[in-house]
Amino acid sequence: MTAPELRDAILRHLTYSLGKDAGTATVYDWRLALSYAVRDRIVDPWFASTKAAYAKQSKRVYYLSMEFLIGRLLEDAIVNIGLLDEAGEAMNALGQDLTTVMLDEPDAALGNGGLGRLAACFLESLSTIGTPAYGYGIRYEHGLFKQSFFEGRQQEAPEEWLQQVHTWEFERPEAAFQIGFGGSVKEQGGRMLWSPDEAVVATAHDTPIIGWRGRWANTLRLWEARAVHGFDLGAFNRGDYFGAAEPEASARTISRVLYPDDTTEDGKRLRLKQEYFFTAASLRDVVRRFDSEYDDLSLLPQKVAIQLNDTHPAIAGPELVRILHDEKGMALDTAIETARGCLNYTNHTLLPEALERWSEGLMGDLLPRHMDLIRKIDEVHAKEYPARTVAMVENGDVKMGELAFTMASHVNGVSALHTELMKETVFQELHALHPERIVNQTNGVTPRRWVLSANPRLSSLVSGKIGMNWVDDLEQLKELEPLAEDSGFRGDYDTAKRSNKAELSNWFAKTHGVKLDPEAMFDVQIKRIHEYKRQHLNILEAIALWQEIHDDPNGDWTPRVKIFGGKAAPGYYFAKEIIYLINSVAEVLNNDPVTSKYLKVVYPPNYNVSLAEQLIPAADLSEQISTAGKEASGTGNMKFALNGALTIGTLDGANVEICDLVGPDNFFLFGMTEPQVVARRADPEHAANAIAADPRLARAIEAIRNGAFSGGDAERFKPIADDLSGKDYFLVCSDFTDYWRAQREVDAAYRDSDTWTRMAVLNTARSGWFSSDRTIRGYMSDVWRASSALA
Ligand code: RUG
Repeated sequence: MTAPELRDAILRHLTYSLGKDAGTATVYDWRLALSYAVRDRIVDPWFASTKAAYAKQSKRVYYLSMEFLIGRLLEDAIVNIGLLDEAGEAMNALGQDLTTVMLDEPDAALGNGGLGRLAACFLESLSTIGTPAYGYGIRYEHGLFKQSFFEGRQQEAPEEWLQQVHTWEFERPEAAFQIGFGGSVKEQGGRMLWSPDEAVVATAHDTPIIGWRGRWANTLRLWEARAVHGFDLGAFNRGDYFGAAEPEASARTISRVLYPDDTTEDGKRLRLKQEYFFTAASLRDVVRRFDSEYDDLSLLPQKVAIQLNDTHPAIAGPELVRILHDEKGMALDTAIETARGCLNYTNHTLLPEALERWSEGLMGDLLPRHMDLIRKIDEVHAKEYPARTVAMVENGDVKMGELAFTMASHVNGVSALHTELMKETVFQELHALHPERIVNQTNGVTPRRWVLSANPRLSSLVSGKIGMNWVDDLEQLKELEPLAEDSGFRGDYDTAKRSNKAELSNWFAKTHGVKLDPEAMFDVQIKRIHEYKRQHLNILEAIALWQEIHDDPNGDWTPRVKIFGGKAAPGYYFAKEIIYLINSVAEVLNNDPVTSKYLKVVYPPNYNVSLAEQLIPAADLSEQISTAGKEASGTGNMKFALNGALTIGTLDGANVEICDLVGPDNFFLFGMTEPQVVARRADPEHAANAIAADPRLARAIEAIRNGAFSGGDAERFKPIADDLSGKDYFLVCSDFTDYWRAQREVDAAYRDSDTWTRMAVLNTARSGWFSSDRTIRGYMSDVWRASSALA
């Protein structure tokens, strides 16, 4: 498509789809018109992909996830179909600026963090590779809450992404399933019959996901909950207007909000309803599609691979058994085997509080037949493995991890370390019984969004040297390695980084009224706020550094801006206290006439995918400082390394693999290893001893305690100071001294700009393995046994 053709298409949509005149159209109108014009270019490859998958009788991959953190879609689509230049020209011809129009799109924030963003990267890679696949999830009316700060404290407001027209989806009222809850189970003619006493309708909304070079498009199908009988006319006629709308309001609750928590399960009935709602609708869709092509259910595992993203869809095990056994009449043992042949489970955390459990009472009340089947599946497993000591149902709880494991062909962790720890800890016994089941699939990120689009300066520099094929095969970045020794290339690389930093500084000045010196090191920690991620270790180091600069204001300090970003779950008290502390420290440090030229702390609110796309290309230093053994993988760490930020990090999650690949000389490693963490925690005095051994640490904690960041109010941050010097479960104090040491190495390295850039180039050159294309290929060969449908 040429630029003039695209321009005409945009104008046509502006006029005939939106009913707007070019003279009065707003940026919003232009965005919608452009989106429709681009979407038109996606529909044909989308249809062609669906037809090809049917024609080839391909095995399909179904990715079931409670979260898809997709962010903006317009730029992704334009880039993947190769229309970026044409779109720029066309918008220019229409008197509009493409970037402004693209930035008008709200983020689709249907996820909390890493798990949801991983699902979005996977969808893009599946389409790029040409694997016939569907993403299945919930079309939340309100995505992740909007974060703002009031006097330093986090405030939450509902997110309203659907108040604007969402141009990318197609509603499919015909693709609807009735999903039941509650009721009872009776035997009828030798079969168990579940009669729910409550039902809602799941209706589908489809978004095409186009792959790189526009060769293949898959579908993201999100379910919305509606009432079976939307409006109670009888109630209305009786004058009960609220009662008349009640069935619809009550049904819609299920797809109303994303649970704003990515580690602790909130145990609410609604959450279990959400899980069953989208899992059941998705499985019915899968079976319907299978039935339309085949009439032999034993073929199911050959044609269907279902990936459970965490335990959230783990009810898929009993649900598929119910469909096969109760509805299709398959023998129970065969139904269990067949379901297991289709299902696989990804574990994303070892944190005990994040491993889902549902009380037998709640499960039995909401899903009585599933509760029966869970007991049956457990019995079958126990019979097969009489020495087994772990049960699926224990102390009145259904353990969803055990259920997911038992009903899966493969169980995977998301980094090498995490997978090994899974074998040794949470799934130790199940792993011993099924030693072939656990496999590792280290996470990855899509290079289209996280390098090509997010960092156009670096991308064109790289493409100018090695051509464009690195976008298809990210490991080709290795060809840049020799250029680390080329001073001309280093200069250009450095210029690109500096320009990204200048752009970010301008953005900060415009939107937050803060001036950041682009010459200063941009030291970035962006992720959910959680004690194990240790944002408080980072801010403690800032406090100690501030104190030290005060001691020697004429010292040779390396100017630094610490940038934080991230949301805390609204009910997570301590995480919110950490946010409050960071903002309070920022207030003092940024207004300190002696130190602020060397050290600033900024915390832009409402961190989301789009903000990450701005921050990562401008970062010099990537903070990956979790307590070893706690971060399953991380994916931000990969995005930073690819974009040439150096990592300061512990040996945790995928940091281990990043450090291996980029080389320890190009990585600032510090802190205890996982076994050292376990040993250290056994000493009840670990925090007190660490504080006693490091006066710098003692002084920083004392400043928090005595009110230096709370106008003298010693009570305000007492819980944090007490935790650090008391329990300190995440061993902030025990790792502080080594963190400080590593940070001073960072300072020294940053002062030698040329050497720093050399290290950064090597990070980019050696991080190509972290493409989600590689991860998806791993799942295809080791887990799904699926292949690309592209020739
Ligand atoms: O915390 C993990 C990250 O380490 C990981 O990179 C990401 C994707 O695998 O998943 C995150 N996660 C874990 N999100 N939710 C959970 C809780 O189950």
